[in-house]
Amino acid sequence: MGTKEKTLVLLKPDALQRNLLGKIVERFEQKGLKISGLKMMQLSDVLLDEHYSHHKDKPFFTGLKSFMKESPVVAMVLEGLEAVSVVRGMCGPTQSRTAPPGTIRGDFSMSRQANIIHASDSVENAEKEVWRFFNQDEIFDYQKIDFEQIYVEDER
Ligand code: 3AN
Repeated sequence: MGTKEKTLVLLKPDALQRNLLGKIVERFEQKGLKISGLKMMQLSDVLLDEHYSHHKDKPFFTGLKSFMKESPVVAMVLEGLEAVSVVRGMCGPTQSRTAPPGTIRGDFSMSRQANIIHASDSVENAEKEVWRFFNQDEIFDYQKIDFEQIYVEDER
């Protein structure tokens, strides 16, 4: 039995530039995650200062912010049982060069900074990040017809 969770994903500017949006969204759909929200956004300094506040004293902070503003990003809210850890596992570790094959970073990226995707790293952060990037009316609560095939009865 797992807990139903929502998690925040950002498909970073390198994912857009490299035409990887469809492939990445497809992986989440095929896994059985539900898309509760999806939009394009041009990120601002204010939002990035908040989102990456844990890196504000790091030498790469300025470069990271510039990179994240190079083009719009695609923001998504994904939902499912234990979605936060499931999605993190699908992304792989920060350093793409050593990320395992089969993960999004492992399959599509060679960089630590341009690593294609952001995903919330804990249930607590996911709660904050979903509301940092989405308004209430941009998150959709709807029935998905494959729900009863994806989870067996005692998991639902
Ligand atoms: P993750 O995205 O795997 O949770 P964090 O939160 O440590 O990793 O880092 C946030 C973002 O900062 C990363 N996705 C990456 O783009 C960038 N980053 C992290 N470490 C470095 C680094 N040493 N050099 C350059 N960019 C980095």
